[in-house]
Amino acid sequence: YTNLSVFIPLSDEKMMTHCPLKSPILVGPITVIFAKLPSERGIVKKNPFVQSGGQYRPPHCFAHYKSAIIIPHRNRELHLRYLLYYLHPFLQRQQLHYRIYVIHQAGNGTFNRAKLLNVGVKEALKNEDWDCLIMHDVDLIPENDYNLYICDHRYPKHMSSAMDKFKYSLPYWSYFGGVSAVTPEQYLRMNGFPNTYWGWGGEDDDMFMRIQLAGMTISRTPLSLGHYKMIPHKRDKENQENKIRFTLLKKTKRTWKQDGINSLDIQLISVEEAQLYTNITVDVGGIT
Ligand code: UDH
Repeated sequence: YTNLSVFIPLSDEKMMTHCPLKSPILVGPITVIFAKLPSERGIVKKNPFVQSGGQYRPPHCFAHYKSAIIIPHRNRELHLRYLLYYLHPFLQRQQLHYRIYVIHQAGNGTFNRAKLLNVGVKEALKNEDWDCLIMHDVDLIPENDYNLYICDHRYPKHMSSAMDKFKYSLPYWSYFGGVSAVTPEQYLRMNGFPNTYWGWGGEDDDMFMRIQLAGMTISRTPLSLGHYKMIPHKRDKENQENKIRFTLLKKTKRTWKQDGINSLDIQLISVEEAQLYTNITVDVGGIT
């Protein structure tokens, strides 16, 4: 009877091994088109293994990496639909454990992208000990799944290095906008992101500056893999150009240690698990 355990079947989980280091189901370049808006039901149906809150773990192997995707959002429902349609299968082909968070700014005040990202990081880390935090604009669709949604443990990583709107090259050398990935350690080291950039522009350059001020540099997805297609749109009404951004950037050296994750002041309104993402609604206040 001592061998009895041999006959007891192990649970699936116990028999599971790690996923291969390189996913065997990547396809490389992807054709992205914005011809017909997919329905939410259709996306749910195509992604049967995505769990409530937009979370996924590979069902047949243990993922090597856990990434939180954080999307700042207001009034871009159609963009969000396209992004979810392309991004869920993309991340599953990379065999990641992931969850998508949409950080929704409440009210009609001036938009504050970086502050929403700070909220996203804080809330995501309450759920799970993520290896990687990916900041993702809602209107950028990745076009190559060799562009892995994982962090570079040496430095913060800029991922949207070749956007169609910039003719698949960088607009300028220090560009850090669009899609980027930081580990929780890198994020804390740079005191997160600034809370003081209201409206369009400057906050991504501030992120680049604080990375350097914190003694790091950036790494970058090679331009051949960092292809993104932007969903064409006009500037949003409540996201006017931030005219004082250059003045703010001149002060970053003096302000970054006081303005960031350590000074985040917001009112959390709700955290809801939708089928395809976790929806966090927040009152970020206004220009002070
Ligand atoms: N965002 C929203 N709602 C807003 C404003 C911004 O969700 O009202 C988010 C969204 O994730 C977006 C990101 O913030 O992808 C960045 O904002 P943006 O798309 O306005 O910035 P971008 O530089 O475009 O991509 C600027 C407008 C370009 C107009 C060009 C017309 N030819």
